[in-house]
Amino acid sequence: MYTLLGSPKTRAGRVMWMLEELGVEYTIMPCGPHDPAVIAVNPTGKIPVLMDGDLAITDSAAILVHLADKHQKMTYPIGTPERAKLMSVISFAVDAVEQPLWSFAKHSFVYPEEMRALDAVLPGLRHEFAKAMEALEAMLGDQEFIMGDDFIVADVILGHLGGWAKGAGFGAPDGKVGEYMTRIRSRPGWKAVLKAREG
Ligand SMILES: N[C@@H](CCC(=O)N[C@@H](CS)C(=O)NCC(=O)O)C(=O)O
Repeated sequence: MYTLLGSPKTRAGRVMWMLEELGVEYTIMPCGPHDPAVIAVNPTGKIPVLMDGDLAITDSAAILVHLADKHQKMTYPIGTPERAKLMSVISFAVDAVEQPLWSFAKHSFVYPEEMRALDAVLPGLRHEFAKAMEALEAMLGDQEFIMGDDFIVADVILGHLGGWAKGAGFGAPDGKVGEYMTRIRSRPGWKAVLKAREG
């Protein structure tokens, strides 16, 4: 049994999506960042944290990879070229795609007001995000999912980021990336996250 610490409105949403895709049992403890229950298991106070029994796993990409490995679904065997490529795609997602969005959030509401400089950083963040979308389009090509025919762990992270970008006003990606986002975000697993967000 897994316990997910964090609201589905945060990066915990991508962990919930993964748990839904795997069809495993889990409960959600909908706490915010720096909640005492979070600090007890993650010194940074950040969410999500996944409790796998007594094991506390932090950082959403690491959580998703752990789940994929443990259930041997939505991933590739360690040491294979496909696995190496998968890890590159995950790094690309959390580095090139997520960072401009996270910086936007930090300068919008995360940092104390006196540290925010949104007007100064926004053009750079939009530029970085646009470049990441161009790279994503090239990586995707005509494939159904980011690595080909199979929906895998990296698709969950990218699908979550597509929604984040839209919500943050970075625009819904168009063309093949837009179609890809629509395709993956219409899966029942993501729909379950959207429903949980309403509750
Ligand atoms: N690399 C971490 C980032 C986690 C993170 O920054 N979570 C946000 C909520 S989505 C948070 O806890 N923010 C509070 C803070 O930065 O202090 C992950 O992917 O889980």
